[in-house]
Amino acid sequence: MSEKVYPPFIFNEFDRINKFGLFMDVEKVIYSGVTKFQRIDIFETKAFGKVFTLDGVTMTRDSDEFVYHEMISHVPLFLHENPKKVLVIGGGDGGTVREVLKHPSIEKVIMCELDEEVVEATKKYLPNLSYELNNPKVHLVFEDGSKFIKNFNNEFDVIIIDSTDPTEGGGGALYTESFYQDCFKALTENGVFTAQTEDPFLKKEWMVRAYKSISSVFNVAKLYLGFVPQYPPGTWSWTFASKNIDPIKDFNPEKVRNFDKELKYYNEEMHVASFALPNFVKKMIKDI
Ligand code: AAT
Repeated sequence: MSEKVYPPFIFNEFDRINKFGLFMDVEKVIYSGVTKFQRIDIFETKAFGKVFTLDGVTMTRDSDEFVYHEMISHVPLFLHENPKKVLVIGGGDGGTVREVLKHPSIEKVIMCELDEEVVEATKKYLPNLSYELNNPKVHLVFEDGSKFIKNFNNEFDVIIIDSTDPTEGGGGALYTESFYQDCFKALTENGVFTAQTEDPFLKKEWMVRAYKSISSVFNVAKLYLGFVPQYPPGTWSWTFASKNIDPIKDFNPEKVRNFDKELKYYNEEMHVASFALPNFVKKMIKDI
C-alpha cells in the first residue's frame, strides 16, 4: 500500500496595501493564539527555521533575525560613551534586549511591550531570541509604549523603538511626532535613539513620514539601511537620532574592533556604510 501524501500546509503573508504576498510551507505549527491585541503564530519552516508572526506578518525568524536585531541595537549603543540605562519599546521576542546586553556597561534595560502574551509565547518557544528576558538587569513592563514614555525626563542613555509596522496592531501610536517628542524628553543629554522606520520600496511613505517626524524633533537625525531578508522587500531602514551625537563624526571604530562578543552582521565598516544612502533614498528624504 502506498503511503498517503498530505498536501502542504502553507502560510501566506499577504501585503494588503501593495497586493502581493509570500508563502512558506509550514513543517510544524508550534503555537497559535489570539490575544487582546493580535494573533500570534510561531511555526517551523525548512527555509527559515522558526518563524514568529503577528496578524499574519513576519516579526522575526531564526535564519536572519540577527541582521535586524544587531542593526537596531549596536548602531546606537556604540555611539554612546558609556550606556547604562536603556529603554526598548516593543521588541517582545527579546532579540533586541539580547543584543543590548552584550554591552558590559549596561546596568538596566526596561522593555515596554504592549502584549504580555507575546513575551509568554516567545519565552517558551523562541529561546534563542528571548533568553536574556530573564536576566535580572531586565525589567518588563506591559503597556502601550506611547503612554509609558510620558513618565520620564532625562532618564535613558539609549531608547530603541522595535515596534510593529504603523499599519499593524498598536504600532501606529509609535510613529507620531508627539511620541518622538516624549522620547526626546526621556533621553539624557548625550543619549541616543533608534527607531525601525520601514523600507524605501514598499513602505516609502511611512519611512519618509517617520524620518520627517523624528528629524523635526531631534537635533541630529540620520536614516540608515541594512539587508533584512525577513521583511519584504529585503532592505530595511532605521533612523538614528540624538541631541548632539553624530553617528559618523562621533563614531569610534576602535571600540567595535575591541568588542569581544560575537556579532554576525554589524562591524565598524557596516556601521559607516549603513549611513551611505542610495540616490533615490536621498531624494525621498531631501525636502525635509
Ligand atoms: N524584534 C522584531 C519584532 C518586532 S515585534 C514588535 C513588537 O511591538 C510586538 O511584540 C508588538 O506587540 C509590540 N508593540 C506594538 N505596538 C506597541 C506599543 N504601542 N507599545 C509597545 N509595544 C508595542 C518588530 C517587527 C517589525 C516589523 C517590520 N515589518
